[in-house]
Amino acid sequence: MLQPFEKHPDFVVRQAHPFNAGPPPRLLSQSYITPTNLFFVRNHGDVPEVDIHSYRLQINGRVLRSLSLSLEDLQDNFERVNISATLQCAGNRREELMALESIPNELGWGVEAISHAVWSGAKLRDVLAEAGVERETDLPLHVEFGGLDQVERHHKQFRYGGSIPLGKVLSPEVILAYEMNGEPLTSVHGFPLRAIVPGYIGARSVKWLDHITVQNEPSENYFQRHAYRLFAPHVRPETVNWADGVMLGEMNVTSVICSHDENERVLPGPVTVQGYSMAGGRDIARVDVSCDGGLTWIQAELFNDATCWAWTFWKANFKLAPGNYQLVVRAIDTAANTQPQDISQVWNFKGYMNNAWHRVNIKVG
Ligand SMILES: Nc1nc2c(c(=O)[nH]1)N[C@H]1C(S)=C(S)[C@@H](COP(=O)(O)O)O[C@H]1N2
Ligand SMILES: [Mo]
Repeated sequence: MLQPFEKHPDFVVRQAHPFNAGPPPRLLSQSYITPTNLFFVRNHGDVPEVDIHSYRLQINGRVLRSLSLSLEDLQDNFERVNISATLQCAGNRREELMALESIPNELGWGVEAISHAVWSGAKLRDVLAEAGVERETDLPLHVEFGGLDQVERHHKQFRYGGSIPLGKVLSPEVILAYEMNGEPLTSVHGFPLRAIVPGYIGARSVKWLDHITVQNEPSENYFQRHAYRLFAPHVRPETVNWADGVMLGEMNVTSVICSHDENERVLPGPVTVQGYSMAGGRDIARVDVSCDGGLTWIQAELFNDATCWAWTFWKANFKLAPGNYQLVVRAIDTAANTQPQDISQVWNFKGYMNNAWHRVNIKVG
């Protein structure tokens, strides 16, 4: 099938308008660096067409000098850096939460709302240094990213946006990216410029950047104040107090099986189980894999590119006689954070941050 935005023929489209889609898990786990035509796409509105000649990024708010930068200004005047970083949507694995209790009006992602790329651009801290962040305040400042795309929610039209704390912005991994895997950004991934905030939920890596505003408070944008908040499992839309939720930022530790589909039939003998794991800003220390629903575990072999902003690929070999098996994976990061055992422990009515043990049932024989 011919896919929009030059995506792979096997790309799985969850929603056509706006375009939301991702790769089949097996293909995802075949390349450590996700080819751009397989990189998942999460859009809240239609992809804006940006005229590169008139394009300017505005930098304003609590800065000494407001800036208005063309793409060329940004490329010519700031050091170019490459960051190997994995983006993961906070809604990754929502499908499993939905199986426990329905989550209306949200996308039912499987395990494919995650991908890895090498991003090139300017460090945001270098650009903000040029603007001169006001320092006379002891308040923890926030940096808002505004996008050019129009979104509709509750019959209101507005632009996508979000923010991160200034402390994170000053870290060298946060960049304004104009290239992805050595090519200019494609339209669907944010051409001409996007934020890349490694270790944070994908929602903060704002595409089609229009402005960056240094301010006293987190962004007032719907996607910061309302959406992307985490509530306790007992909270429901009817009982929610929106101010109570945790404003999501850093990603948690997770791991996923990509090599097998639910209820897949495999031949007896050697079975290789493979997948990814990830922790927001920490290294993965260990990945445990079980073939008996979590009664016994073996340690997987790990592979990553040695930065904590990148996912870790893992692999474990079993020898299986005919029968029914439940494959399970769990990861442990270098701070010994690990994953909750059951979906019920992480269920929340918006369906974010599912990092329960990942389970896949297979039949051997
Ligand atoms: N302007 C804008 N930026 C955005 C979004 C969006 O809808 N509009 N979606 C966000 C979300 S929720 C995610 S998970 C990532 C996905 O990035 P990708 O589409 O390049 O994979 O982009 C983020 N940046
Ligand atoms: Mo997302």
